[in-house]
Amino acid sequence: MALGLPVVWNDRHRLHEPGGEIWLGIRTPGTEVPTRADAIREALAGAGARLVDAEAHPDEAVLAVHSPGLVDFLSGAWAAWEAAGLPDDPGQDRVVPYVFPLPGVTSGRPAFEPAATWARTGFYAYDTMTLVGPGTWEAARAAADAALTAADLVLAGAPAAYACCRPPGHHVTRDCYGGSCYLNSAAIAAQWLCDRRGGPVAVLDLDAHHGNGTQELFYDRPDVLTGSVHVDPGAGWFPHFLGFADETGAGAGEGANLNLPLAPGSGDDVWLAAVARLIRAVRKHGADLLVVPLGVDAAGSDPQSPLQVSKAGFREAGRLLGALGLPTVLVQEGGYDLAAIGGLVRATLEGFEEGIEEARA
Ligand code: SP5
Ligand code: ZN
Repeated sequence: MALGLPVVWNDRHRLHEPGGEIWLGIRTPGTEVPTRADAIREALAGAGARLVDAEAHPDEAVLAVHSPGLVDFLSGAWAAWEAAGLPDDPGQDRVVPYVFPLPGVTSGRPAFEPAATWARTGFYAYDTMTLVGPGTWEAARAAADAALTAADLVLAGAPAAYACCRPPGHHVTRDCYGGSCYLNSAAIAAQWLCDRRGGPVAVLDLDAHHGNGTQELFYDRPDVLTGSVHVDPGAGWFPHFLGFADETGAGAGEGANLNLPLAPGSGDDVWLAAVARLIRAVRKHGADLLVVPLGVDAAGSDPQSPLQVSKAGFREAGRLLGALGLPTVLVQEGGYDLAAIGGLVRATLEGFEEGIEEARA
């Protein structure tokens, strides 16, 4: 049977060509490449999915989640880099960070944006691997539009919609970007849903890496439940500093963040039990809308994570989520095995539709 849920697509993702990653000071090939989204599109089109073009949404939707400083920096970073002559001298064709204003540098006093173009990046970027090129901003902004378009489809009555977002977004906080992400499209969609429905929203992150940006954005919010199943950062995995089980929310948001870190090597049984636990938390929280940052890098074949989830595991996770019966926006995050990524997303979405049918029966 053809995939019924709408697939929101955005051609402008191709404008972001990461051009590599600075890994331990060495420029290595980029992993978050344009062919990822093209592979997903091909697999979903092959499953008979209806493709919907992303529609432009106002900047206010982005600014409801991210600081004006981050948006201003990212939207002008490439132009400033070029104007400073940095592509010629020293010959760096991507915006990269250099110094970082860590809290210990200023004894906790707030840092300020430095004067030098080459120093400004470190005020916003928290890793060296997330490079900005000529089309990065336009692509990231268009990915946010794709997630917002999917949210609109759900607000208009679709049981679910999938946004083929690229670049991904779940590592971006209010002020800082990293982890191959520039704007947190899933969080932007969640906030958009909150603003229009008023009701509690749940964000369940299946990407193999902890959704640290989304966690931080909603950490003190009781109305947005954030949950994430991911490889244990305590075992040495990105984002390293966040994603531990004792991060449960703060203030009024205490109890509205759930991290389920898994040991490297975890497979379907352990991962699906964690997904089921996240779903129980959504039921308990009482959210009436769901956003799923859907990375498929937990797959056994993925080069960027040590989790060992199978395609059948992703299908089952989709089924469990669909059976929740909540209007759902699925947003693409990671997934780096180019040969597998399309089939993994397709299996998850097919499982999701099976789950919807079960919930109705
Ligand atoms: C959206 C998403 O899945 N972001 C994950 C980014 C994690 N990157 C961590 C990179 C760790 C080092 N990998 C070595 C690659 C050498 N090119
Ligand atoms: Zn990931």
